[in-house]
Amino acid sequence: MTGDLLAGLSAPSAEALADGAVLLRGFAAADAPALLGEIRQITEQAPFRQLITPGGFRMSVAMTNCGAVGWISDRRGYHYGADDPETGRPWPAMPPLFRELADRAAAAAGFPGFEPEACLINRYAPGARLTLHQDRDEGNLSHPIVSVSLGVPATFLFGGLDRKDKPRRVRVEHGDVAVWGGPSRLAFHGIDTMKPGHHDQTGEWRYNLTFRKAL
Ligand code: MD3
Ligand code: FE
Repeated sequence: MTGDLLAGLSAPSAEALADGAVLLRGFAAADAPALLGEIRQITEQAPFRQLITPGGFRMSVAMTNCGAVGWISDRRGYHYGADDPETGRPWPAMPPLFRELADRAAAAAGFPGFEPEACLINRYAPGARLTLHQDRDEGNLSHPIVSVSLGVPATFLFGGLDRKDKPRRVRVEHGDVAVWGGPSRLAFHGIDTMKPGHHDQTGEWRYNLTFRKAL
């Protein structure tokens, strides 16, 4: 019951992708309808928008945030901030269900006491993609990132610590949760171009929640 899944036997659905990276298939499936309801409420306050990269490109993935701070890209760079630049208001609070799920998943992967301040919410339409990148804008890289996939399936690209390392392709589906910590925290990763699909709970979209200890 210690959540020591890398040792092996306590949860058959836990798949070690790499040192510190654990895929928990279906971990959030039962919570998905409630998570999607929370996303709907969050986006009434902080709508999805396609951010501009520092290089001047519009991202194909639409994003918003909840929590004490949110991740933002603009012409000046990437950063975390307390206010939604679109509305000037604080990001919506992180729902208790989000916090509890993130902490449960992190603990199941061997990272107890995960208390993220930020949740980036990504929405993928057919054709959207996220090119290989590292998540390194967080103040404390000793904590993992927890990601929750909802809706239409996608292909994770999971590379190494060097951009040139050939990424593994891992299919992720509705309800899958991944935890990226330890030596995998700075691995290059992305999402391959989304194929058209349909999911009963999300229609044509894929959603991803990434929980981050940002401060
Ligand atoms: C591997 N999101 O928002 S989550 C992102 O599905 C992001 O929306 C993708 O990458 C998505 O930054 C992928 C999977 C993921 C997240 C963080 C990682 C993989 C990771 C951090 C280190 C290594
Ligand atoms: Fe990322």
